[in-house]
Amino acid sequence: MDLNLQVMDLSSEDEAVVATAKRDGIAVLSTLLTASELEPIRTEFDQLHLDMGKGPGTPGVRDSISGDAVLAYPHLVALYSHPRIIAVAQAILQEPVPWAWQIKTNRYTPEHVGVRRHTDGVVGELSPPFTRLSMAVFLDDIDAVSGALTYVPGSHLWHFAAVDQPDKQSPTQEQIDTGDYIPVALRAGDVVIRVPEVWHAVIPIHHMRRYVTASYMTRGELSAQMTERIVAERERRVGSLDHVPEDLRPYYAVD
Ligand SMILES: O=C(O)CCC(=O)C(=O)O
Repeated sequence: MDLNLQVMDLSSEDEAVVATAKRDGIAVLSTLLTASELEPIRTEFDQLHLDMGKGPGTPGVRDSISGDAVLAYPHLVALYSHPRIIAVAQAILQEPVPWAWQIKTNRYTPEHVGVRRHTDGVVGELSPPFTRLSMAVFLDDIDAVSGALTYVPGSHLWHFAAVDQPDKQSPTQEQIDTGDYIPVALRAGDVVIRVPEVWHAVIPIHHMRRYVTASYMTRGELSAQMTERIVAERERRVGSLDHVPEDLRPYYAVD
């Protein structure tokens, strides 16, 4: 890890994004990309899926490509170390060099049923607060009638261990199913910043829904199950990083 890497400055707009994400579990970095910047990203995204044998999309199917296959597509890779996204991740995780432990794409081809209510936290275990963060750069508009991401503001906090609440229990799936979900409206070029533990879902999808996504984490203490879950990826990342674009390397490397 390059210890000389600086924590980046946040604009006041992005400071508000950090505060909202910490409070609600989800915040939006609006218009990270303009229409002309989106164009080559969409082209590469579609090419990657063709190159990986996924075709142009099958109705009802969610395709996901992850790992080193994505590294050969420079417009996609640049998003994983985008300075605004990294600055927000640094601030939320309190981590100068967040570890991009998952780099991925996601594509839902309509008509798709969406995604059920769930948390990406570990059911049955509390975790130290704010150790993980996900970002998703949307390539298509989504709205309250097609593909909206819905969530329960503040629900991530119920998954965090608290020293003053030694008897705190992690939420059950039944509680997650009965939360008050609200939609996030998004335009292509916006970025969802999501604390993975927040309860979320996706409503039925009637238009193509594509995004480029990464999961970052701190290099400090994690929940026991997450510590176990990343062992294989940590081992895979040791060694030469010559195949990793330079801007991404510090965030890709294990320490
Ligand atoms: O597609 C989305 O916006 C969210 C997907 C999801 O629920 C997840 O990856 O946990």
